[in-house]
Amino acid sequence: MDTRDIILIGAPVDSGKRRRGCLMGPDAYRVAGLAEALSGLGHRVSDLGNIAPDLSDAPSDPKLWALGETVGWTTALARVAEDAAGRGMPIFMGGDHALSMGSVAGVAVHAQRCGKPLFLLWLDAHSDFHSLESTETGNLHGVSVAYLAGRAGFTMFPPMTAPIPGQNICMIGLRSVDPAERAALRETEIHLADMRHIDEYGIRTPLADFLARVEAANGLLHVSLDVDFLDPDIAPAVGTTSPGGATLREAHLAMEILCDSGLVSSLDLVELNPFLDERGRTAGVMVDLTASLLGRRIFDRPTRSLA
Ligand code: EXY
Ligand code: MN
Ligand code: MN
Ligand code: MN
Repeated sequence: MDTRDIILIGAPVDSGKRRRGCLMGPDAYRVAGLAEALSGLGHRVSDLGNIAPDLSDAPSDPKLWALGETVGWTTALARVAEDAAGRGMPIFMGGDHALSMGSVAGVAVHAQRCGKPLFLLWLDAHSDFHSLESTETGNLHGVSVAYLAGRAGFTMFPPMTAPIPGQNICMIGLRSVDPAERAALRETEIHLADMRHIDEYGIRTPLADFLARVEAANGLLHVSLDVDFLDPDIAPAVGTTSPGGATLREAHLAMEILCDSGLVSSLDLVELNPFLDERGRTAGVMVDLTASLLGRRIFDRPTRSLA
């Protein structure tokens, strides 16, 4: 694995849902040794600390607090992401999945500047594809992909200047998709691999197909890893658990295949709620998965026969 300039960015976004706790996520990753795990693999690691939302245009109405704060996060994180993507590999330590409206938007502007298409891999139990009209909970961590794909109605948010085409988005791990999301997804070319697909074809097949498209397009790839992609038995510290998630080995295999592809240019680690964790177990799993994405192996590939 080539040495990467990894830029850790704390994005303690907690306005994407009602249950609080993701604001402690960035420090949980620091305590769990994310920087040390990656520098131990030979990478150059810097930590920008925690970003603050840009609330200069936030509505004063307290009923719009969550919307205003999330818009402020989107504005601030897009700026930071665009800059960081030009200097190395940004890793956004969340914070809930609303942060991706800023991180991915900023990376998309960087990709546009480079004249490369941006591809998005969404590892999640949920499609996060509600519009602001269709969401039933009003939780903004459930609308992120809709915003990034350029769905209408996000008038309060910064305009998504480089919307990601559906065929450049792949979702793996789906098992909790609302009817309105299913209807909207049917109108797109987003590649959908639910857990039934993984059960039948393994995680390698949909991932390899998608990576072949990224490679053929000479694209950049942003990976957005939601804790609830994983089975709650191995990653309980998330507010929106959904049974029947990816096993630890399926998740590590996905990270190792992504690493081998050499195509990943940025990463979100989202939805960790340390308040729900058991002695940092989930934070540790996410750090280990990130190490697999950045080159940690049992043996160097290809595995020599050990006979
Ligand atoms: N679809 C449900 C909603 O809109 O509230 C659940 C969304 C969960 C989103 C988490 C981040 O993955
Ligand atoms: Mn999500
Ligand atoms: Mn989710
Ligand atoms: Mn979640």
